[in-house]
Amino acid sequence: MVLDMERSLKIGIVCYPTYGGSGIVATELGKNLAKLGHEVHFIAYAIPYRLNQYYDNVFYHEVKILDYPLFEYPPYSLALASKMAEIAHYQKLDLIHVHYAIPHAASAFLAREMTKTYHPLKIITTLHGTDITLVGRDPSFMEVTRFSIEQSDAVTAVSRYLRDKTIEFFSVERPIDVIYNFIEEHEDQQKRCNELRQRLAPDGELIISHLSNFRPVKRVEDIIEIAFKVKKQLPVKVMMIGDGPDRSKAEMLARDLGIADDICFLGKQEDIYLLLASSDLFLMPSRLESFGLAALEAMSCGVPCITSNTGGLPELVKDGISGFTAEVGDVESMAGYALKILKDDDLRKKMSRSSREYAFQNFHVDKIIPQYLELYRKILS
Ligand code: GMT
Repeated sequence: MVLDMERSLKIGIVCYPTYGGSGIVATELGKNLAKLGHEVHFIAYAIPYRLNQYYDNVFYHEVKILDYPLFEYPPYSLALASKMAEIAHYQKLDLIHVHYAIPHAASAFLAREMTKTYHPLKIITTLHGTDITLVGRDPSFMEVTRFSIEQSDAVTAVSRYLRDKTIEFFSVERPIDVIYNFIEEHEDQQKRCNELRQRLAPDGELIISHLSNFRPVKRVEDIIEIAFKVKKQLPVKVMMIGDGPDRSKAEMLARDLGIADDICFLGKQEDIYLLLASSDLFLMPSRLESFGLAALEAMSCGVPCITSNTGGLPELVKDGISGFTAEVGDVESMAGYALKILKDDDLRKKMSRSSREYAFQNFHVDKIIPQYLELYRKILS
């Protein structure tokens, strides 16, 4: 078969639709591929969180699962494989790109096996983080994770760190391409930011932000401790964006430390660029982070970051240039760095410029999407 390398592709994208980095990357990738004229079919159990309006060339297929009393654990992976095979066949997909290995890569393998006699299909698996570092390594998933990575036609990881860990943990032989998370240019919303600042920090306090899914790996209580230390020297407000299992613990800690009035828990939000751009400093004290999409989004708004120096974060945050990094759990140092940035207007402005420049020079959508397209063309050739 001669493949026209310039023709537009029909691409299936499988992801978790919820509030999490892998779903966001998958959705933004699909939207950008559609803008370039490719036909994109999202397959998920709910509409992906950032697929919130009509987009040309974008289709959404919901995975339904039969609720039957015999199933203590409804077999989602099978329903997904079945839907993938159906969509691949009837929509004539060239490839399916799955985000987060478990169970998506295994379901994709099954779909490819099912359709191989009447519709050959290629599979790309993108590893995002906890699918390798936490969940995939669990003995209950270890073998299937290794198998489905090996069986993919191409595999990408969102940082060098994650690629190296995948090879180390699973001894996989399939080559893994590193393709980083990406950001797009967004409107400068100075007027709206000023209004929001007025509401959040009416006395002109500086604002610290955090955005995550509040899972234990994010160490959100560290943020409250850092804020407590900073507040001893400087009036600040803290904006906690997102929601998840550790939110209540963080709220309780803020109350115990007597700083609850200055910590604003906003819950899940849509307009995250407005919120991030309204802050002066972003904190990500995670125990582990394969890349750190939320920090990249903050940097793209010109907000310096203080992060732990773990996982792929040092590939993103340049210590002393676009922010600072410290050991996991070292809230003392993180508070010290926060004060350094917040007390020094010149340093903050310099770091703000460097953050934005570094983010767009290295992680601009126009630099990253072609890397995925090149990989698609390679496996289809
Ligand atoms: O735990 C999360 O933050 C969600 C998780 C996911 O897979 O949904 O995020 C991971 O993927 C992001 C996008 O590639 C990365 O930027 C995050 O660093 C990564 N999270 C962790 O490694 C903890």
